Amino acid sequence: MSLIYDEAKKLYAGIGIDTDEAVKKLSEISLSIHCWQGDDVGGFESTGELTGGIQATGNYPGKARNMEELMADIDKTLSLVGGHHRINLHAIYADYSDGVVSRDKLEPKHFDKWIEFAKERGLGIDINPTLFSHPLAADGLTLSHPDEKVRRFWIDHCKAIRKIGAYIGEKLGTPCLNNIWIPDGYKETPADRTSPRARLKAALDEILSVKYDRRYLVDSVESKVFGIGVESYTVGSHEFYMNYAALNNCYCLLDNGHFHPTESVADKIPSMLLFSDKVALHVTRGVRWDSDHVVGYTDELKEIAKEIVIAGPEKVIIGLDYFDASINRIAAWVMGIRNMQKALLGAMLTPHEKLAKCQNDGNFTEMFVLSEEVKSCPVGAVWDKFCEINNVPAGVDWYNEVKEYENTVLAERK
Ligand code: RNT
Ligand code: ZN
Repeated sequence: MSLIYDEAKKLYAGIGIDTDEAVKKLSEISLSIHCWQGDDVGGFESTGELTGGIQATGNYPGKARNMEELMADIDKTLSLVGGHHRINLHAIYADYSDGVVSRDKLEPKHFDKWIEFAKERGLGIDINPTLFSHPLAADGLTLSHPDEKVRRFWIDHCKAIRKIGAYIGEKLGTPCLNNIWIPDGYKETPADRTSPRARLKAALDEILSVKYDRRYLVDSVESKVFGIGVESYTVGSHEFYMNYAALNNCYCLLDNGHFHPTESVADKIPSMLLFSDKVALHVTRGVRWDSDHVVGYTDELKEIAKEIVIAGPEKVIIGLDYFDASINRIAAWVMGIRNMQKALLGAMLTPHEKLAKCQNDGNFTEMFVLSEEVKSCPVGAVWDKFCEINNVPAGVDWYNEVKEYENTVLAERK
């Protein structure tokens, strides 16, 4: 294997790229790993169904049923991917061992077990209020609800989660990203597009009026173009949040499954970064009506990775967001994480400066020729080196470990 790496190293050196350096840099990029892939966005609050215009389909056996199982599955996943990462939690993954608490009453102590878990493994934590799968979100409206009492409940929930996020960030010594996504929208063309957005704006103003040290907590807002059942209008649209974030000291979170299919999130990243020091991402794969298939090693992903690498990875808060219940859930996690990393590595192995010079010199032929050539350079050989250095299985060897875990651990979950 290292023979192949040595050849690849020489080849990349020929186009001015240091593969050792790329492998090292890749180890420094942390991804926020979404806990909700482990149990189909179920959480521990209730056994009710998933609502809010999102759906996990499939019933592959072995899903995590409680915090211990979810933690064990995250551990298995982490053992198969290189690098140091973060875990992304939703409010409904709180520790309810002393009884279920209403979402507006959640407290920092409900996340102590996760903090302990993260500390022991050197992980960061990000958090999300959960504004779906709840009786008060049954009509698909939360922070934009016309009923003041419903809005109050969700505002208080978001405030509780920000407080928890700041506590987590302080305990772990790394800023916790609190991301707000709401499902609010309408199935049919609305008569009034303005009032719901005005209510959402006022709700966010109140939620964010509580100030926290940015060393511990940062906030983002996530837009969406449509959801199942809310096809005609989404209150939290991209224009709404892009402007809101720009004016309110929070980040815009771009989920690449939340735009029209021909829109490119890769193209949005450098634009956003001219106006903000950071941008947050939910990396996913949209397929027709679904915005949440497992992240594949696609052209779309490679373009996103390219923009992250060109901008500087520290400017992009990378989170994963998908949930597939039709295949082994740990395999789904591992594939998505490894594909994201592989795409970042591919971007690091691309001579961006040279290509940019071609563009700026008007030398479009060479730019095209070179960028096409780079596509078939041996990224895989460098990827295997990354795995070797990080002590994780290269190639498909990781899958054997997942199968073993399925046969021994998951099979017991009946
Ligand atoms: C839904 C959004 C949101 C959720 C998670 C569970 O369309 O993408 O980010 O997927 O919060
Ligand atoms: Zn998302």
